Amino acid sequence: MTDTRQRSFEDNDQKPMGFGRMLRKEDPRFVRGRGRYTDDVQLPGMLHLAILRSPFAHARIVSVDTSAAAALPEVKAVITGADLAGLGLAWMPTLSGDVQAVLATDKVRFQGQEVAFVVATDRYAARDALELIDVEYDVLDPVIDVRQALAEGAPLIRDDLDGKTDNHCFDWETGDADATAAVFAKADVVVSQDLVYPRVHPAPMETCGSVADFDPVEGRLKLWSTTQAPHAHRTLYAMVAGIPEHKIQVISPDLGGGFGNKVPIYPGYVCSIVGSIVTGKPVKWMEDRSENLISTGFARDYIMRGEIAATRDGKILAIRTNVLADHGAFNGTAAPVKYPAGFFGVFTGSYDIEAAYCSMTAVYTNKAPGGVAYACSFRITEAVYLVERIVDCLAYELDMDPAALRLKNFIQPDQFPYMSKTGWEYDSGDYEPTMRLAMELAGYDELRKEQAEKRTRGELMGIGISFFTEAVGAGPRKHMDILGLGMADGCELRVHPTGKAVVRLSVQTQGQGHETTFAQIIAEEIGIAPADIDVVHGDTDNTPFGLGTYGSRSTPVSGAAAALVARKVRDKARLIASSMLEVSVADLEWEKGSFHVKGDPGTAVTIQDIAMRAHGAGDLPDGLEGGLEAQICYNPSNLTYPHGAYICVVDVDPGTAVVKVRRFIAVDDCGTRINPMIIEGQVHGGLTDGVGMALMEMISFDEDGNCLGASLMDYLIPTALEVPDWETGFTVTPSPHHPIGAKGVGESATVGSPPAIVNAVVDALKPYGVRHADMPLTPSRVWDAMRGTAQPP
Ligand code: PCD
Repeated sequence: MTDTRQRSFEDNDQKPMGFGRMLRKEDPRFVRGRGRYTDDVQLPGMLHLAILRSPFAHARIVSVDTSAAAALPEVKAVITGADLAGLGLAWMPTLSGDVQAVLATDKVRFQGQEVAFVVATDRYAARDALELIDVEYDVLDPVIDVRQALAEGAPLIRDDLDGKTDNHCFDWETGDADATAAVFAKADVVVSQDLVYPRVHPAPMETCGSVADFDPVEGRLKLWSTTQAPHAHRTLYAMVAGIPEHKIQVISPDLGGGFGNKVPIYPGYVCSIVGSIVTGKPVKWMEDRSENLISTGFARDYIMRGEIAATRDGKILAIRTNVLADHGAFNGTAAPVKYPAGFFGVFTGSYDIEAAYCSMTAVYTNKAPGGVAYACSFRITEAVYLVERIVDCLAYELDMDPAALRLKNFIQPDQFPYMSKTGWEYDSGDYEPTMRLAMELAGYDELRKEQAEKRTRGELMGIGISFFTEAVGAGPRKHMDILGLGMADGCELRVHPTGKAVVRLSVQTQGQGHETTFAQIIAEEIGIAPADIDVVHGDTDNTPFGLGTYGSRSTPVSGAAAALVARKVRDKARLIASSMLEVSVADLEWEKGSFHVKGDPGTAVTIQDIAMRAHGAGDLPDGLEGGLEAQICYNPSNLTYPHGAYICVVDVDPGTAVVKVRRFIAVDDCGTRINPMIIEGQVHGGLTDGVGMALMEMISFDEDGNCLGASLMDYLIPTALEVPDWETGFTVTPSPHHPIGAKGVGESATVGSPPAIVNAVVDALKPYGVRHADMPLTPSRVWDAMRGTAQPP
């Protein structure tokens, strides 16, 4: 347990033979501008695709006239929904089992929906041609609010679905309603609070796009695309487009961030494939920023009622919640089939309670499709916000210190593995030391003193705590699949004759440094230096099958696969070493990178010696094949449950209601740490995300369904100016079922930080009797909260 604040950058230069701080192998490429992104792909004869989007949120399509556009000399094809319908391609399945229009045929159901596309010789001509397409719309009443969508007589959005008579998307529940009601009935104190987690957008630096190259002679499709899940996408394309799977190669080159935005299959990808088939040329589609913001997967958009029952002295007994989930016009997210609301089932947080119950109603509205898990393992962000906010509401009602209330209710170390009241088995955790470290780093008691003193002068200082447990690393095949595809991951390791290696992964990095950390995992297990290990990913032709990177699952699932495949190689190396050293296997001892004879460290062979022997001319032990390589498919036995304690200090200007985040202390526990420098980077990024969501970001709509956040002028994302110097620390509670004890961390800070910031702002406003205020806490919202003029959600 160390405070990492004092570490200097120099020790990043270490080149550890395994875990430890190490500069990222991929960065020389990125800092020299040598990254290769989808938009960098240039192919001979390549054409460019642009998409015509609906200006209306809800309208019937009366007619589409493409003749003027098609007459432009630069234009090679203009395709409408009717054309796609003729090919059986107008609709496609989503990764959560719904269907979504590739191009609208009957109606448009959100502003920005894809209506037609143009393929032309250059990007500008394609865009110009869009202006010449004449669409006649019959405008319908839009449904923007979830509650309106459920009201009697609301316009029906999904009349494409057989027998559909209302705007319900799905209903879901978890936990025990009766047992929870019984506990609520006997509790001394019950607190209930309505909360909104607004619609936000992942907004990665690189927008979405693809380059499709269909070869009609070979019947082969090569698709470069911005995808976090190349294998899952390939399987879906094979199923939808009818091209055999072995003839499809999906390449996900460097990605400029994903954050969940690049998990779904977007109509644009499919359009580029159709465009290439129709024109016989490679076709590139690259959306602009506005297209990304108005039409690709948004996140959150949950209206939640949280209820918490406790004794008068602060023992939490039960938690209950009801959620209205807005999925937009199509349920366009990816979610494990059995958990349509993802891991919202962990909304009971880090507390040992008697009963819990959650009910959820998901709804269609005339808004962009999605519900993607933006830096969130399938809805954990919403769950953590709910529990950490209502625990603070309880502290307010009991007039108890929020840190003391949390400490009193933690699941205890001897209770792990802990079965939650909604049926999730938390693998490991030791919460109190993490919380105490955060309090120590923050100087919690002094902060409270400072606050008390400031309050006497009318200054508004707030201290907010959030303690979270995440469930990441989906997941065991028996519980989790996406559209019938089990969530196990393949991994292949080859050691070349000279002792250098290549590891092939099914997951795909979006910036989080897999080329470094996966080399470190292999190095840790077989003692080949990370610099000598090439990490190959993001190409379905050259990597084993697996479900991709999201939900912080790469370390928990593929990281485990990498460790185990290396151990398999090491087992074979041991057999070869025993014949090289002419001793029995039992007499060998492994020291990172070499085997030696027990009691005789001088008699040894290195992994490099063994690699050469494995490929060499000499004899190998009886029955052993040559070569030094292995492949596995790893099916995790459980999710991993990282946790963390966050403390935020804010100052609110009583005259302008502007919130300044003065300090932020984050103590994370992700089990065994592979590369602490990368982990800190992940945490810094996630905390910045959190400031954005808590204080600035929201995709909103007017009553006609016009998206009001269609550019980065309107959709504010945080910069270095809005964030403090992050203060981080860590504890280490290894995962008992992961071969190296690692848990995921990529999303922890995004998940854990918004409640800490909101709790801090609400705490600052305590003198005004404020118990809750909804995100984003812009100055006007804080002002309303102070004056008691906030509108109910
Ligand atoms: N690690 C270490 N250790 C540990 C853990 C971890 O070292 N224990 C590290 C690894 O290796 C990597 C990282 O860290 O590198 C992370 O991890 P993880 O947790 O496993 O995760 P992944 O899977 O890999 O990833 C994913 C994530 C997510 S999910 C998100 S959102 C975000 C994050 O990641 N995104 C991004 N981060 C990031 N970063 C960047 N740069 N970019 C991006 O985009 Mo979702 O679901 O998709 O929504």
